Amino acid sequence: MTAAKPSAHPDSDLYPQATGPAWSIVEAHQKEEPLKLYSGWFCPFVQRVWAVLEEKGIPYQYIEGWTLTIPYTSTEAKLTEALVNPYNKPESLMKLNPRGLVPTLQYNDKPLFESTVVLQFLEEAYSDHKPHILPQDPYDRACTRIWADFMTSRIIPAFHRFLQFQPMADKEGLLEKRKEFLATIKEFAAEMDPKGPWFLGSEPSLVDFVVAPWALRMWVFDYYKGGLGIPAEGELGDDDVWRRWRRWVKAVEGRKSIAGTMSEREHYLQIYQRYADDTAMSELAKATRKGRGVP
Ligand SMILES: N[C@@H](CCC(=O)N[C@@H](CS)C(=O)NCC(=O)O)C(=O)O
Repeated sequence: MTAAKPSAHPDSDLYPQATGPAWSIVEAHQKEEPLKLYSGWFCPFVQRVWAVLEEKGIPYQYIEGWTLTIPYTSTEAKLTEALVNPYNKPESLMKLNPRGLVPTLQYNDKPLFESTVVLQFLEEAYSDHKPHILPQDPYDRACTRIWADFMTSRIIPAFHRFLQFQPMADKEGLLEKRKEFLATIKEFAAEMDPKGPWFLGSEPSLVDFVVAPWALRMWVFDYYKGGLGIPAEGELGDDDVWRRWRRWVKAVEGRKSIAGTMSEREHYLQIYQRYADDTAMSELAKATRKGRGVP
């Protein structure tokens, strides 16, 4: 057996490829295309972009692990792969995105990054591809951007403060982080169009694709942190806003582009365990520990 290279990033030991529903999408997007998505199957920021590419039917090439797209059978192959995911910042990624993060896009050989910027770029550069994810009216567009930004600047940091909270024995501290996280979700849900099911109404928009990946990962709080705490139907604390939130989650879970870009849950465990133990060394985990926002 080959020993792991000492330079390997502690978070780089993860399952090397998409699985479950996402794998068939990966397989269908191996052909060389002028638009390339540098991805990580596990990454919620990637999923924002990936789902919108699928939604709009834009031709793109999916690139994971930079070199390998074949199933891995031996330990050796897995170790080789571990050296080329975004945590180890291969030069090929750094050249395109000096922040060394995925998603990174290559558009006719030109690089682009930052998931919410990329989403708006796709909307503009492929304007004949539907559905549109931004409303026509400039005021409505601005509001959509406010709530997309609320996700990145408020909800995700609160999600991570709760997920990375230590020590677990400090029940009061944990509950405080949970309360703070749920307050951000509730503030968001209260802004939703009352009829829905999507944030703006009957069709999904930018804000839904920006938030959805985290909604599908909220099971981590039941799994690692003693419970998410969103009241179920008829439970104490249930109200109109939580009912509205649950309707939105149902819409998210039923959307092909979103559900189809998820992998099997077991492979997320290895990654989320490190966040739950607060040992993850990703840029986001480090930023959370320092009290900073999303990198
Ligand atoms: N602000 C970035 C965040 C992207 C991000 O944090 N991606 C993670 C994967 S989920 C990454 O590439 N991490 C590598 C690292 O932390 O070293 C965006 O919205 O695109």
